[in-house]
Amino acid sequence: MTVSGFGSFLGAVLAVVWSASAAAQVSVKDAWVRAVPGQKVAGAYLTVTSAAGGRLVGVETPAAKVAEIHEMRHENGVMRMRRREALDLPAGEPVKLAPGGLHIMFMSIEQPLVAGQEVVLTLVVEEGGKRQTVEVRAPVRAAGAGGGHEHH
Ligand SMILES: [Cu+2]
Repeated sequence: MTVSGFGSFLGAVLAVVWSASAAAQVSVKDAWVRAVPGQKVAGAYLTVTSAAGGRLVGVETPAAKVAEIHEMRHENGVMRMRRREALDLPAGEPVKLAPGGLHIMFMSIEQPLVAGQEVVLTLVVEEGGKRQTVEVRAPVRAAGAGGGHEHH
């Protein structure tokens, strides 16, 4: 490892420590949006972890007029989608939003989403009575990647 390489390695380590001490209690990974061409709706997926425990109470995005937390589940043998007001985030436990289960639903999309573009998502998380927002960048992938999500 060169001296400059080691320097940037140290920088990366320090950045992680810094953000951990600066109230970054919520971490998000594997965010992506599943775009269906010609549709005004799209599903967004990610894995969110609250270190202290909390609740996901809202999602905002410039990519759609409305973004809701949804859940897909079998009811009497039929897959149904329900809106959830909030999602519990047990302390330190990753909560996975994935096709076929929990997801974020974009609705009333005005500008069609195109695979390869990036969408900004703002998660509103409540921890200990305080609200904080976490901004995430999610790449758009074409439909067909990972499970069906047919919408009414
Ligand atoms: Cu949905």
